[in-house]
Amino acid sequence: MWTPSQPSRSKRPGFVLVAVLLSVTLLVTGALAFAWFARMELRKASALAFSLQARSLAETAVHEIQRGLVLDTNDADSLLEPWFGAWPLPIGEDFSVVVRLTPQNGALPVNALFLPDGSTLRTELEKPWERLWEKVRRPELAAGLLDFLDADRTPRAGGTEEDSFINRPPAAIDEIRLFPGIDENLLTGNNEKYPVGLERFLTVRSDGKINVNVAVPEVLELLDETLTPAVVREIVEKRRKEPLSGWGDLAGLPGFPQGLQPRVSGLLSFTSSHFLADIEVRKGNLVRRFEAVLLKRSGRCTVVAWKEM
Ligand SMILES: [Ca+2]
Ligand SMILES: [Ca+2]
Repeated sequence: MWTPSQPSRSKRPGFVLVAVLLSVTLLVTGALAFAWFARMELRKASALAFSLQARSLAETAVHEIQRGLVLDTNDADSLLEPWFGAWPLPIGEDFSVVVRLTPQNGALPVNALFLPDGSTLRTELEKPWERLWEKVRRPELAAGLLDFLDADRTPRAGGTEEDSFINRPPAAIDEIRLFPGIDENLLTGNNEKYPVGLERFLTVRSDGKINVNVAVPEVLELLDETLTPAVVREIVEKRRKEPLSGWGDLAGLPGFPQGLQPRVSGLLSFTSSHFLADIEVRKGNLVRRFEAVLLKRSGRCTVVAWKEM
């Protein structure tokens, strides 16, 4: 006799088991996802906390550097002095803070080319400016860049004035890239056409003077025709041994050209007005870097530029 077929009872526990397993899997996946999310959030929060702590430590370091620079009142800013170069700042056990401080004023002051009228090129810079453009083999740019930077709107001989010109001293060296004819290659160098770029010869970190203790040798060669590579080598050798703190230190050099001092005394100095502080803050494998440009003037030291890398 046929009996009506009953739904198999043995399949139901299997179904329940699958359902339970599925929901357990879902729960576990959810829990894992939540744990991962929580861990990521925690990591983000601790990275943010580190970033804030690092900035605060860097600011403290800069404050200490400012105080130290004001106390440095000798007649030379040289890399041989112990406060320049890299040194660790003692701050707790968790963090390491390393400061690298370097005197600037090492190149031609592109932010201080003119007399106070904003248009007349300083006499002592006339020849160096010409020599610079000969050196980079772009003499046709010399007058135009002066027009790009000078306050007036009258083209000088060989120059041009355009609406896009900034007509003021640049705040950063990159700004001269806005002048037509200066491209990335000419600015940065290190390429076949321009092995040495304008960045090496020009700076905005200057009060108008070039510190002979840190000046780029190729820049010294531009300053006067008697500053030949051989004489510049003598200067570089001498400053490697001791800080140069006055004309007396240079006049003693065997090859030192007679009559040079009056020609370049408006351009050369033995101290710096600007300093670059590079600060690295580290905690475990977290690292942040900061750069501050400091200006020292009349017994005060102020931060004129600040960058988080
Ligand atoms: Ca102009
Ligand atoms: Ca002009």
